[in-house]
Amino acid sequence: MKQGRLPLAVLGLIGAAFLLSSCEGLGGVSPIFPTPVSPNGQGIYNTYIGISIPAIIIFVGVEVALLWVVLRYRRSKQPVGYVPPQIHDHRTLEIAWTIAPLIVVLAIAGYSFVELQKDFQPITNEDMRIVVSGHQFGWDYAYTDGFTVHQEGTLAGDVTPFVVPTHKLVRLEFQGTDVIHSWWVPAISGKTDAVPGYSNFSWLKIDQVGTWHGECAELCGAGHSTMQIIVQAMNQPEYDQWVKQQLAAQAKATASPSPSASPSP
Ligand SMILES: [Cu+2]
Repeated sequence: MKQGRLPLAVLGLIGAAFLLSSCEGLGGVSPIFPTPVSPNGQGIYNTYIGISIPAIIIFVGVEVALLWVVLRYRRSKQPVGYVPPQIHDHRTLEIAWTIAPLIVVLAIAGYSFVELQKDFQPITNEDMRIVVSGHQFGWDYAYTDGFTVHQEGTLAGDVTPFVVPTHKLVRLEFQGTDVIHSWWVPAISGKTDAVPGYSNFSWLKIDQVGTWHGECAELCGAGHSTMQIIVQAMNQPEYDQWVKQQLAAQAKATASPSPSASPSP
């Protein structure tokens, strides 16, 4: 590659990354930067950008410096038998290149842990509470109103949406009924494990009407790939209407005799 084309190739790669960030991948999950709709999703997004931008600057800086040294000091440009200056036991230099990456890594760790603490603390000021259970292969959402939404896994189409009202702080309590699953809707919150025998927590607060996609993020068996997640946020009047429908459907199901309840011949 000619020297002049190199910065062009780097610019092209950066451009491609930003183009990719604006398109939606399979199942609506953005491959790079999902557009956040819940404050914890926004916090994760900010952390992601806050770490990625300096990381990209450091990466490009290191690569440009490396290429400059390789091209500027290549053997064909030097006199025959040339040996570059040999640096050994340079204490200041060695301390500097040990401390500098340590500062970068500690800064990333500190920044991430502060965000994790904010997103996964069990909250107590919630407006409503929903118990999310993961099973092989799907999710159940138990509402305090007394009904449960079954989001059975499938690849044949969209799964039943998990519905929440807009502008409400919803506490999510996670359980696993068989193996470990992980509830992950990138626009809403980070991956939250649903572990058998262990209570895990997250929350969401969505201020706009819409539908967001996610998937199980913990390999949990043969049907793992079917464990899609769809979260739908509705305005309060539509949500209240939806709750009435769920309660009516449940009452109807309980009223009609189930096959197991009928007497055996
Ligand atoms: Cu899974």
